[in-house]
Amino acid sequence: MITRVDHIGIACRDLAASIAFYERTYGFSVFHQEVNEQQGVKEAMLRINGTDDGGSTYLQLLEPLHAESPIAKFLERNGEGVHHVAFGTADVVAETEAITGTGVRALYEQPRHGTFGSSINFLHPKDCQGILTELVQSPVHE
Ligand code: V0V
Ligand code: CO
Repeated sequence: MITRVDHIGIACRDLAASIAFYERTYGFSVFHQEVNEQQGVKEAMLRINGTDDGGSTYLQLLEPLHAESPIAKFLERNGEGVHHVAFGTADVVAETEAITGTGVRALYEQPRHGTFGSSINFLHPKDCQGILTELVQSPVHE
């Protein structure tokens, strides 16, 4: 079951400048920062609100680590903007299986490492109304 909007992923060229925009414009603050080599990103999570499943909703600001990063490719094509939407679930394997059973393609056979030690998978944007969709099982609650 999907129980929250976990995060909205936003592609940016300059993480520090993007963080500064969200801080001064909306008063959001950085909850966590991380480099994820496997995903080719330097990222910041800005916490917005708690959710009734005990989790939270964040903005995830994503700067490419190198030219082969999916974020670099996205920036080249589209410029800065919304890159993906992530839904939270207590069981990413079961949720991915349930969704692929409806004919939607998952990008990975097995979940991979996401922010805060979460387990993540992605659903193909061409099967999801044009939106790259992520599924997240997060160990962090609050
Ligand atoms: C590509 N397309 C998108 C898209 N990226 N549509 C919507 N949103 C996006 N972000 C479209 C693209 O315009 C093409 O449409 C079509 O999909 C297939 O494109 P492609 O050239 O074949 O594929 P690529 O090379 O653009 O790759 C797209 C995928 C790639 C989604 C396969 O970006 C990927 O593997 N993403 C998953 C990993 C990721 O994004 N990591 C960064 C976030 P047309 O032209 O055919 O109409 S890491 C993260 O969120 C973490 C760590 C976390 O939350 O913890
Ligand atoms: Co994400």
